[in-house]
Amino acid sequence: VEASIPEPQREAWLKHKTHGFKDKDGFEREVVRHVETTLARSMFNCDESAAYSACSLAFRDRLILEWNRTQQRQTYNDSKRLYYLSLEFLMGRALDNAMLNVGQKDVAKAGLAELGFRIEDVIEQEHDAALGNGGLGRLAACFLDSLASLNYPAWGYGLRYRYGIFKQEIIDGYQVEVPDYWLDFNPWEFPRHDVTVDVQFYGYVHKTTDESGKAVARWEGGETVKAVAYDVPIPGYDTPTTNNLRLWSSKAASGEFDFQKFNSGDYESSVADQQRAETISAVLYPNDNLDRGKELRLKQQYFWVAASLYDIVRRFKKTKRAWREFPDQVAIQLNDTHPTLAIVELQRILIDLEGLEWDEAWNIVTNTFGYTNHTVLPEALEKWSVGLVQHLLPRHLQIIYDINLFFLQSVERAFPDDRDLLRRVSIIEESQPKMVRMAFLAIVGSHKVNGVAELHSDLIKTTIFKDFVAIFGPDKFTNVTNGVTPRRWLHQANPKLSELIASKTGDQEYLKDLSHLNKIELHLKDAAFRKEWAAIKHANKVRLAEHIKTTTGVEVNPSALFDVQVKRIHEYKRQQMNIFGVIHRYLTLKSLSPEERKKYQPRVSIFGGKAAPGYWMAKQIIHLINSVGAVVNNDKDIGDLLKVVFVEDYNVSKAEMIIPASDISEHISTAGTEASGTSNMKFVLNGGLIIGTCDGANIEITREIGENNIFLFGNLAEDVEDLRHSHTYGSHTIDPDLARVFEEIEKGTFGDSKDFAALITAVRDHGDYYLVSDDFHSYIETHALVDEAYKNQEEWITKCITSVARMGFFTSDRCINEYADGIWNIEPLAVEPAS
Ligand code: GL9
Repeated sequence: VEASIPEPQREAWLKHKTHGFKDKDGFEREVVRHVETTLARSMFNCDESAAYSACSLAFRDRLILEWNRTQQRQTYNDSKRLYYLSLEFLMGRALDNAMLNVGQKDVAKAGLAELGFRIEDVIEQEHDAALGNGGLGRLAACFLDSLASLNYPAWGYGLRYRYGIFKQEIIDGYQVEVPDYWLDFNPWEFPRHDVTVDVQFYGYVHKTTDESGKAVARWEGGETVKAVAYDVPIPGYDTPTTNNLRLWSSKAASGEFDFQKFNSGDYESSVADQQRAETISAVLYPNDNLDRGKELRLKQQYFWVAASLYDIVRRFKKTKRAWREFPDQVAIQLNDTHPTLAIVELQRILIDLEGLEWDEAWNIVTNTFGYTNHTVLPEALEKWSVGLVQHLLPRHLQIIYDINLFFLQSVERAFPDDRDLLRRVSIIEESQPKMVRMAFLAIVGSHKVNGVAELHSDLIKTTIFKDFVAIFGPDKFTNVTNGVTPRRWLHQANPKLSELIASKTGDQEYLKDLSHLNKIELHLKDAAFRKEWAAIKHANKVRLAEHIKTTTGVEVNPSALFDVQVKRIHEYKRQQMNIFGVIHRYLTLKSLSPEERKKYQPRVSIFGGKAAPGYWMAKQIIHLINSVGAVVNNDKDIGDLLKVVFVEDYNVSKAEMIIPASDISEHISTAGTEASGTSNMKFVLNGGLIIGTCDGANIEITREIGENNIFLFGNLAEDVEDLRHSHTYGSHTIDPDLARVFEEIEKGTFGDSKDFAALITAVRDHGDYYLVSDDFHSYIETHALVDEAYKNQEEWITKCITSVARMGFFTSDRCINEYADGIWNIEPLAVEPAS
């Protein structure tokens, strides 16, 4: 407001108002301008990388104009906004997405061609923005796309890591991690050196009284780090709405302090201070579904939460509204427990800095926050030691204790004489050392808690959060089944299939309302349509086969059945069961006569995924997969009947290539362990079938597409506990086919068997926690059914088309609308198209 241009001078502004390019000529002009000025190059030294940069800058300019208009409109309208706090945003590439969402890909394609470039090559130049580990981070990215596409006023808040998830190299069959330095040139971010927040750490709390004699707490001393905002525009599909993703980067706070040291000759230590501050946002922690309790991680969490809340509160204060209206203007969603300190921070701001009474403040806080749980795995539930929180955030620890005190008092009133209940639900775990249970704090400080698929939401209510359902009542707990954006995961990743679908639904409306997909079921018997469908799948497989050939040297036959498992490597996801199954298949083939062998369905088993650097068992699984591949792929008896490949460095861009090329994909977690899964949705949406357990969203996918169109197997979640118990306390005999597989590994067929001993003993001697042996027989039998089904190509294609037609439910648009209505209470706000 202070910097706004006075009326009389606005005429000049309006006269020179910037407009984005409108057509091919305009696009080309912008590209050439950026090459010649921003990049300081010319047509004599413009390579594909420069073309990518210039093309991206042309689109970025366009987006930021829409961004400005969107923000002005939302501010003017004073709408309630959603703030999505996530430590991970796994965005992948931005250019292709931006071109499609603003509806100018054809223009760019023609323009680039005239300037001497192929659009595919230009798109390939972009480095993935890989600020996430897996499903949780990619879900956040899909949500941003849906929020903008549905015109919801919403911002994402995250960290601008200098290093995203590591790049994976496979060397001699082992994973090697290489740092992912991705910021050399990033045209998609706008540094906002004027938007900064000072964030405090350490120090002590000074308790005193104010003029009126009221007790006040002052957090003093310690050190300060500066948060600098970097904004990433998020374009909606076929709408001018362009939302903001604000990522914070850390910097040393004040020049003064450094200069003092500098002048006193202590240059080195002033540089060291600088680097220590920058360390906070330096690197994404590479763990998936695992909490390791590192101090720097807690620093990251508070740094990001404090900067984001300061920003949100600053924006609210500009409206000059009363504090009690805060929850009418602001909804904050906690993506897992990583941002739970935001609850404590807002309470601190309200009582310590704004002078509100505890109860009034707490009422505002709990009405503002919602919390999404993404896992029931005990090793993933965040806990921080009381000592560490005390040291880093002394005032916050006091507030946590007060929150806990008032909460436990209310529990005691409702459930008198239940000491054990108080112990069980306390935010402070009375262990050695004492721990802060972040999920419990998130529940107590939020008005809604949700799981991410029906089974998962039921499980949290009956297991880890059972006591809280009794305390708060069942209405506080709800389900919002995950979804994926059809823009990236169908239209962008599989343009030919998208085009074919559009030719049958009549238009591209299905990209905005995915339920329109059901129209293609009417064309199920259309022979030309089916033929085209099969041809597209084949072409996608050819493309993947080429990638496999150039990156691994292995030649695979695109007519074989492509069987894909790509996701983070984790024992609960059971890639070990998959590779044991592959070995079983290999042994079966070897035991057959050449004639009998020929009757077998040729297969390519494709794996991909990263192991957390410290997860030794996961790394053993990768090594076994590669070792099996080395033997099977070179066995002359086997030829095209079986190939085993591990695709290096699985990431969002690879997913966009691999998913459309799958015939069957594996979603085979131990029942009850995979909260939802989201790639299961992407695979089916791209005309692949799935083999899976009754876990996560597989169950709802089955309900939607019909049980004839999915290959389910294995034990149910309700039986897992008893089975585990029986392994430990009963006699544990392992499946004979699996025993045969172990025997072969131990014979040394796949290299030194010592390397794989831990994978075997986990099943045979250490209780088989993930039920690999219990499920093995039904897994193998179900794969035999897959082979049979694939032989009847006509029926197979019928299953695929039918499934795609019924996938409408799994769009992240449906999911976001459910959050908006049931949790955030926000409304869409359309932005007028630019004149
Ligand atoms: C996860 C679950 O494991 C998945 O089943 C779920 O689909 C996603 C999104 O809700 O969340 N929870 C979790 O911690 N991760 C998930 O993928 N892991 C990470 O990506 C860090």
